[in-house]
This record gives sequence, C-alpha cells and structure tokens, in this order.
Amino acid sequence: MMRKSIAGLAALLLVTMAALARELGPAAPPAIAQALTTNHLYRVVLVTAPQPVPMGKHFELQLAIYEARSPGKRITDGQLDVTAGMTHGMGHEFMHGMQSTPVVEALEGGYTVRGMMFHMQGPWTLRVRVREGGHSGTADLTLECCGG
Ligand SMILES: [Cu+2]
Repeated sequence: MMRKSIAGLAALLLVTMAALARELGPAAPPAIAQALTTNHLYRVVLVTAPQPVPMGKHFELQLAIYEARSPGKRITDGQLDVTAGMTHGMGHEFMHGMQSTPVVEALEGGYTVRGMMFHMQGPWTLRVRVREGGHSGTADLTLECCGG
C-alpha cells in the first residue's frame, strides 16, 4: 500500500515536472554542431545559434575553434571568414548565398557572427574558413531554416 502511494507520488511528480518543462521550454541548451575542417587542422564548433533560426531576420552565432590534434586547445587569434548558402542537394557549390553579409568579431576566446539571415526554408550550409599562423582550413556545418 505504502509502496503503491510512493509510486503514485513519483508518477505525479514526473507529470508535474513534464508540465513545468513544457511551460519553461526545453531546458537543454541549443543543439551544438561541430565539424573538422576538410584538411583536419581545426575543429569548428557552433556554440550557440537561435533555436529555431528565425526566417528573414538577422540572427547571430557563436563559434569556437579548436586545434583538431589537441582537442583542448582553442584558437583565439584566428581570422574567420563565414559565409552561408544553400546547395539544394547539388554538391558542394552554393546555388545561392544569403542576402546579408555576416560580420565576425573575436570575443572572449570565441567568435561572434552577426548579420546572418536565412530567407529560404531548408538546410543551409554554414561555411567557416579559419586562417591562423599561415595555415587555413574550411569546415561546413548544416543549419536548418527555419522554425514554423
Ligand atoms: Cu535555397
């Protein structure tokens, strides 16, 4: 009898917590995407992105760059060129880019990308070129556009 009521209480608590979680929205941080540059020199990590990405509005991203061979070593003094476009499943080349020009700023050991804007529903490719100490590498990450 006692055990049953404890189980009942636990179930009630779970239901309450689930309801609360629905109300507060997902507790988990935004999905983190990452990719190695094609030459395996750098790991490009998408630290934050709006979830969902807004349609036809400016948004910003936070990126962090690590040395691929020493996972803990951040590249804080690199130059980042960030572009985004859609390949429409036609390979590597963009069928079109964005209608905005993103600006990258190195900030607190990471990189803030402002002025991103997606104007079409579907998977976008975020193409990040890292330049650092005479080396460079390019990585593609996928960002879905856009929330309902
Ligand atoms: Cu498109």
